[in-house]
Order: sequence, then C-alpha cells, then structure tokens
Amino acid sequence: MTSTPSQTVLLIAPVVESLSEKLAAHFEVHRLYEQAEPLAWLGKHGSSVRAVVTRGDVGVSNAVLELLPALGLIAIFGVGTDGVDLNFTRQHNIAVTITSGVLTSDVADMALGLILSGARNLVAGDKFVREGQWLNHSPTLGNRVSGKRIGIVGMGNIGRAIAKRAVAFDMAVSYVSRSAKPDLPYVCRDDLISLAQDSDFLVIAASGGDDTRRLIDAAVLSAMPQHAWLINIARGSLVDEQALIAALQSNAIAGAAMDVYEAEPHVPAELIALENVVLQPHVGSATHETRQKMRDVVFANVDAFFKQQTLPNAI
Ligand code: 8YV
Repeated sequence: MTSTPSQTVLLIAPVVESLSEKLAAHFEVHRLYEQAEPLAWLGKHGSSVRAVVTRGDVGVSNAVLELLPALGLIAIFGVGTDGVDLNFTRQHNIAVTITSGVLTSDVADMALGLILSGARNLVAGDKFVREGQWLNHSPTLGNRVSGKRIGIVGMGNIGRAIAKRAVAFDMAVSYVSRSAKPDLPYVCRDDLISLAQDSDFLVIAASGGDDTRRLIDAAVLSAMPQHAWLINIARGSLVDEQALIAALQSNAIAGAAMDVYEAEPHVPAELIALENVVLQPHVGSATHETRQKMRDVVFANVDAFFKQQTLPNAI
C-alpha cells in the first residue's frame, strides 16, 4: 500500500488571516513565525512540509529551505521574488508562484499618491489644519505636478501603470529598463544618470535583488535637479539610504516620498526627523480589494500544487 504524501503548508510570516484560515480549512498548516525555536521546529517537522507560503517583502532564507527536503512549492503573497534564491529553487526543483496581475493598479496608484503628497504638501497641509495653524498663518506653496517630467526606473507592469497615470497628468514620461519597450510611446534612456538629470519626479518601480541593490546611489541623487523628488514604491534595497538621507539633509533634492525601506519595519531616525519626506509603511498593495485577490491567487496556486495541476501563476 502506498501512503499519501502529506499536504503540509508552512507559513513563514503572517499573511491576511482569511488566507491562513482558508489554507487551514484544506491543508495542514503550520506557522513558523509562531514557533519559539523555528530551527528546532524545522529540524523536527521540516521533512513533512511540501509547500511554503511567504510574503514578497519577507521571502524565505536558504537556511530554512535546506531544512525542507520535500518542498515543491513556494507561493509568494506578492510579486517580489527578491527574498527567494531562485538559483536554489531551480536546482531543487521547487516551483515559485507570485500574485501576478492583481496588485499593479494599487501600487501605481500609491506612486501617484506619493508624488502628489510630496509636491503638494498634503501631509503637511493636514497637520497645518489639525494644529490650528491656519488661523494665524498662510499655508506654504506646493509645486505643480501636472505637465512635469517623470522618470521611471523599471518599465515592468507597475512602471507601465505608473506611466499611464502620469500621462493623464500631462506628464512627459521617460524611463530606464532592462530592455527597451518599442511598444511604448515613452522616451527610453540609455542610462540612469541622464534619466535622473531630466526628471522632476524620479520614480523607482524596478525589482529588488542583487542586480539592483543600491542602484540609486550618491551619483544618481546628485544628478537629480535640486527641485526634484525621489519616489520609491518598489524595494528599499534599490536606494542607498544613507546617501538619500545626506541628499535630503543638504537639500540637494527637494524631497523623497517612499513606501519601502532598506530594513523594514525599521525606518532610519534621520528620515523620520526630516520635513521633506513622506513615509508610508509598505502599503502599496494594501487595499481590501487587492489583498482579497492576492489571497485567492495564493490559495489557487497551493491548491493546484496539491492537486498536481498546472500552477496558474508560476514564474
Ligand atoms: C506586499 C510586496 O506588501 O508584492 C510584493 O512583493 O512587497 C507587496 O505587495 C507584500 O508582499 C505583503 O506584505
């Protein structure tokens, strides 16, 4: 008699509770983040785990993967694969799925929201009213967004969605990307420095990972015009945070509006102390609508894996 392989799913980090519950209703679910001694738990139970669910911003380390010899699937709640060693997964025949397609609009909306918040002083204006300052002072002027130049770093799905929105604001769109996109009516730049020089808003929409680590460094920041804003909705790893802090402190650029940081959830005290920044807690895809869709995509992939069907969102 052959034994049925286990249908054991390991959650690496908390995801929306309705996903954990849905998974638990169909499979055997364990939460690594609730284990007092995760490595000891893995040593004891790791061989039964066949699927891992993790978040894009968390990924899963090779140290954990090494302890999961029966693993066949990593289902990412998000689109970023930078937290997973894809060489390792290829070598060990582990499929990887992402929540492709469902979060693009929300993240692009957040990019435009950050541009408007920064240039039009929305956060400062809110504080100004709440603190009663309006009774005694005039509000400060902001800077126009419509008709300005936007430079987009990374022209994947999210970059394209940002460009589409920017066009509605009559903005001139330029970009750098791993490859030129001849189907797009925007200006493709050869290098990041020239893109930075000619952008009023430099928006980071590229993938994280070793290839793009600290792509936005002191040289790029110093190429930006003094009135320009840096916007980051991608990954904190793309920016040299210390160089950014120095540029902001010296007013070498006008400001930065960001949803992501190098060591989340830790945000450098220097950034928090600055007035010319807008800070969000990595919530680009965090809407009820999108999180529900992300949940459904993750579940569909785990379910297909255990049913030995084609994975709908394999990378
Ligand atoms: C999510 C993300 O915030 O898609 C990604 O890679 O980083 C975000 O959409 C994250 O994965 C869930 O916390």
